[in-house]
Amino acid sequence: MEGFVPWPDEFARRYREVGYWQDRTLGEVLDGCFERFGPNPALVADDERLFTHSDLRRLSTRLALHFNALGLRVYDRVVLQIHNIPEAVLTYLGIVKAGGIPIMTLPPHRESEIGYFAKLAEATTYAIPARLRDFDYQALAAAVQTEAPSVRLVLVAGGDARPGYHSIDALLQDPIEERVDASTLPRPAPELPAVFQLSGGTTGIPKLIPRTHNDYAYNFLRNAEVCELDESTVLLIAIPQNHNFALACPGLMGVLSRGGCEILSANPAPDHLLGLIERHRVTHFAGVPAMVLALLNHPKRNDFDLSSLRLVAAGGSKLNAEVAVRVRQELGCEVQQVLGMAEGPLYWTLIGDPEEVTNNTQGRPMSPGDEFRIVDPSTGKESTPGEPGELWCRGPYTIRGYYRAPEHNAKAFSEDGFYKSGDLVRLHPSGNLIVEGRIKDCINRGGEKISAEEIENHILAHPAVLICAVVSMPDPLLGEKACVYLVLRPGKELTLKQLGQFLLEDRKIAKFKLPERLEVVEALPLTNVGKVNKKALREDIAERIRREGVGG
Ligand code: OOB
Repeated sequence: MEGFVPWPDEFARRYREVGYWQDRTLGEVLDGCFERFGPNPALVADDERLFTHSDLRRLSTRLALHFNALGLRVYDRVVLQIHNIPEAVLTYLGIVKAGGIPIMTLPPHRESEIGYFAKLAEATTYAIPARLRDFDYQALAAAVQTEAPSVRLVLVAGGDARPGYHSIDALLQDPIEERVDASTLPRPAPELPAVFQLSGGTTGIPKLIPRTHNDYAYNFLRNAEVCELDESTVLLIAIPQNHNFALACPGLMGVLSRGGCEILSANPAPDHLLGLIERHRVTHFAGVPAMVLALLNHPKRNDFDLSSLRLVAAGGSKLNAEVAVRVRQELGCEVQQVLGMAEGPLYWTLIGDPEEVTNNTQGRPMSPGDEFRIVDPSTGKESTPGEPGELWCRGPYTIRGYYRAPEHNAKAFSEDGFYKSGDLVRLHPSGNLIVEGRIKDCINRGGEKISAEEIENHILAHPAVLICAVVSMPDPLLGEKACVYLVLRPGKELTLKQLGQFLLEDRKIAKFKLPERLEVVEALPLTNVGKVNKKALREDIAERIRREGVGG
């Protein structure tokens, strides 16, 4: 497939020999599980709708046949942007079973991001909700189609589809499988991309991450094992379902592979989640540390019966050791930390590890096939053990390149195929990794990644702005938020509110990427090689916030 970087033959051969890769498609693997666990509950929605494993099998095949009948072809790219409702899961499974490749975007993405992905991947199809809160996704679809004419088919969940668009609800009502045999569906090659995940964002333009059937199946099967999931598992997911963590680490596919059930929520408010845990006897909660903290700190937490909870899995940003301790003490369950990346690599602490290890480390490689290096960024050589360095990763479920991005790939991967994560880590005596920081230029806003360069490029388009720099600032709940330093053109003014409006209305970017603080300065500090000194800016904003806190 043009633009996809495969693993070298010798690695592919080894991964097959050891059994990491099984040459089955995601559809085949999941159908096998659905068949095996037939009547078990598989998916429960906020509105209490319940789907068994058999339901998921039948309805996803139905959608696959409909998508195929509507012209979706094998390897067609599909921008998938449905929020956390069962139709997101059914549509995902339907696309994959029709041999299409879903691009896993997030509900807040807007024309800037969606248009870009659709064009880059020459998507033929776009799947959306009719509306979500006040936002009209069908209007967005029309705008995207103008920008990316390859998009011929628009699928709409939950609500009436406009003329020319197709209602997923209507397709779900029509048992096409009684007329067309499922064996007519094309079978994609297991060594080719099955799903496109999105990069955490470090460059000016976001990247697409091709996850193959072979590597992604191994990813969730192995992850379900590492998290000890089984038929009694009830996993609550309230982070975006499309995100790698929620989909495959172990997430939806991991829990389904073991015959368990996912409770899927579109509402991450802590009181709502506490209610779901009580009502559905949730055993596993997977989320970002900010969510875990919100559950712990909720004033009415003790009004809920949380006794079913056995495990909290936290990742996406760093979990403070004190929070891990509180989870154990106050929720009475185990904690697992995960350092994960959409590019593949997963590091987990294990159930039964000493508390010191689960509290203070982000985990060890999930697979015996994983290899990693800790590299001193100044010398490019491996760091002395115990010293921090950049984490480089290679293995049976770590990509060898971004899609259609040869120039970036030359920088982001070592010559021998290691992915350079941009994270600074240190080896703990247990053999686990501790995340110490990062060298990549992004903001981790409660687990949501914002590329500084991407936002700077949008801000530079504002007529009042001469130069700017976007940096992270500390936030007690989310860990980090984005702050922008601006040098304005002579005589111009710009407020945070005006800038936000410009970014949303003119640049049409996702709202979570907006800077939440603006500092106008005369000049930006420079390093001795003449680059903007972001370290100095981060220190400056942290200091300002600290002083304001002290001053009340
Ligand atoms: C997950 O994936 P992405 O692609 O959204 O973000 C990856 C980046 C990592 O490179 C690291 O900078 C940060 O997120 N990160 C963590 C972390 N887990 C991820 N930083 C500190 N501590 C952690 N535990 O975020 C992701 C993918 C799969 C599972 C879980 C998280």
